[in-house]
Amino acid sequence: MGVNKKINVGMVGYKFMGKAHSHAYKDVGMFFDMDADVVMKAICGRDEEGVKAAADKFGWESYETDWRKLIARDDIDFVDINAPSDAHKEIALAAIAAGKHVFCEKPLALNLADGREMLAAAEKAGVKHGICFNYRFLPAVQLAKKIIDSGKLGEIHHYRATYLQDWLVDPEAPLAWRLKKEVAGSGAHGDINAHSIDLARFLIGEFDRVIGHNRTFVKERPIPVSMSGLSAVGSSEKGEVTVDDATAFLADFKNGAMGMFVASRFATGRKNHNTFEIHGSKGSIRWDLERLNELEVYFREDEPELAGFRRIMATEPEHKYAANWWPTGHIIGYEHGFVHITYEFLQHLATDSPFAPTFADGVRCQEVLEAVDLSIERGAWVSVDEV
Ligand code: SOE
Repeated sequence: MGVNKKINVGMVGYKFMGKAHSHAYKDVGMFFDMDADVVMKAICGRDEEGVKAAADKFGWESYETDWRKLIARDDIDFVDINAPSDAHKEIALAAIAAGKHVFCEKPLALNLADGREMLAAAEKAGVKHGICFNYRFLPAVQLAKKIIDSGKLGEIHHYRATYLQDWLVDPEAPLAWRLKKEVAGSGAHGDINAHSIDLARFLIGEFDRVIGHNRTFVKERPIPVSMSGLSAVGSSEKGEVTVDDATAFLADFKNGAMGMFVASRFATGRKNHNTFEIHGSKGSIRWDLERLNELEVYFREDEPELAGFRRIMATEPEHKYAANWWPTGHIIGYEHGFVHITYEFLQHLATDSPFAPTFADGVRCQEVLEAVDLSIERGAWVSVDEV
């Protein structure tokens, strides 16, 4: 702490992402030198008992039960939107109209048109904007980008990504909000292929065209006692699942690379299996969220008798963000990616330093998501530039 400048954050949402973002606001000043102190002014949620408990536990100064009141407060500088996807646009447009900077969880919006409207409004108002693609900000992923940008992998031929979970494999798992198209926009595709698409754009560049297919394995599920997500207890009444349980797609990138992506919530045994493997003319790299400190690399320049994939621990002082935490070899976790993106966004607000991913990245991601959906409808390749 010890700086004079303050940045007052108001956050909408207090469940899983609300907890992850709250942790980031509390931790960032302890491990990073900030040009402004972040003040956890107010957290917002519809259920007063729940949001009050979260405010007390997470260390927020106050709470609101109506996001409109949060946005109207003149002691809020930026709004962090962690509400379900169907609320992103309305909250963001209101915050932008009130002159607040905005930070939004992924996917940016319910659909591409909404995302484009959010981007246009933010740019017209001149407010700062960001989207929480947190996985870009892990040291091993930053190292992957540095290796690729250095040319050490050579020409990229293949990008393969998986994002596999299994929290829906039980047909009795309740009809959480993520399973309703009108609330979530899409299922595994918009929720977790979104991460893989963003990582691919971050690491090797823009998509050219895509073709996909998807499945909804379980068509109806017990309606929860309260639509609060997986922790809800299902009733005997059933409701229709209106999103994908799994979506896979092929892609061509503008740089000529071939892409293969799969996101599933029915990958039994895989809990949060976010991976990418990239093959270039001079080498390859592989990353797995379940071993997020590590990057596997293979370089053809190695002597043949010494050639092979080797494991780099991205926990050295030379690895981005690693020195802010612990001595060499002391690993970090899932929550640290949120601290890093929060640091970068707060510095962006305080010093106008460069920041990505912004709403523009959120729109590019939404374009790929929708191009895949369109390709599924047509049963044919779709150019991303067409959507
Ligand atoms: C559920 O699939 C979820 O919480 C995603 O919404 C997050 O973005 C991902 O990081 C973990 O899984």
